[in-house]
Amino acid sequence: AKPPIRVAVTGAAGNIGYALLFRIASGAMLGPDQPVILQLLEIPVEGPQKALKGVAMELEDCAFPLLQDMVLTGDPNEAFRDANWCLLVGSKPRGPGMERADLLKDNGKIFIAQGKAIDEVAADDARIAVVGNPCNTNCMIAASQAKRLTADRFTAMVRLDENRGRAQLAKKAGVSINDVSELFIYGNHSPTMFADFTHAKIGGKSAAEVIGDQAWLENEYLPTVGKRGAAIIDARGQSSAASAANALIDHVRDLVTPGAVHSVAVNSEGRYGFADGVWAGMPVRTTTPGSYEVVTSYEMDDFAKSKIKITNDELVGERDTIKDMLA
Ligand code: NAX
Repeated sequence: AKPPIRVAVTGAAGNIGYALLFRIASGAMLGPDQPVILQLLEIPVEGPQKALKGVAMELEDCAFPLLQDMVLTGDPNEAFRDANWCLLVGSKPRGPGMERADLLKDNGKIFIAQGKAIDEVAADDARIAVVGNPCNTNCMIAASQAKRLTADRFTAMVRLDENRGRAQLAKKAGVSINDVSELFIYGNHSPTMFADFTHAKIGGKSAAEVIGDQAWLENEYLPTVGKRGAAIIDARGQSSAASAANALIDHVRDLVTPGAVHSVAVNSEGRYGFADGVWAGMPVRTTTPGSYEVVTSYEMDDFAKSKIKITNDELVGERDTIKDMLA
């Protein structure tokens, strides 16, 4: 049998955690023959720790053949110890009347501490995926603490946006989701993101030509994808959890599947017109399990460039807000 992979998950007793852990333990993320050990972190307070025990009881009751062990803890050093994957889902939600700058700073503290702990105690091959919002900037902050691990190990999730964007194109064209390809997300996981329909394909042909309605693409499609999170909250009274967990499964599974091309927020290194050092969504191709190269071959037209500028400006603004924390 294969040696187990240690998967650390933060915010494990939260809504996304509840939709995520069972699928990891079932093999949906790392494969049907890959044993896993779940290392679950929650804030060290009675309520969440008790809820975490409840989730662990249910995991036990599933009798998953691949789930070798579980660690439940309130201590990041214990959660990330020897972890091969660190899924950073937990974060502080925006409270009523809270300023965005305060949200960024409060979360900055969490991600500085977690980035430091990961760099100190995680496995040498550790990979990090950040979901907790604002996920791009939280990921940049965590990566800033790394001395041993390199920046390319730190990724943030824009895959839910990619999946939403593909689904909306398929629906409009009246085709199967499998007919939609090359739809990638650029920039921030926020309403400013750019779902690049200009290079997307439907049945191998230009999606823009198949749909034949530029006004719809620019004025309805982009806002629908960008504001989908708010639309889910409005309809469900709670934020997206199952689709977010599913997207994280896709994010990690594709990062361990050589040849997969998918949207991931990575250190931009100045690509596609993004500021150097911000974490921006862009297409990556997985090379070997856990490693990837950015796909740099897409030529952007003026419209795409103007959209990328807007989401880049937002990322730079977020970085400016927390820049004192990085020093
Ligand atoms: P919940 O509030 O249900 O759960 C979050 C959990 O994290 C809570 O149980 C809390 O106790 C825990 N937590 C908070 N700080 C922690 C810390 N320092 N260490 C460990 N655990 C901690 O939120 P949920 O619906 O699960 O969403 C989690 C995060 O995902 C939120 O920040 C949310 O904004 C973000 N999302 C990101 C998405 C993306 O596409 N990148 C989409 C879905 C989601 O909105």
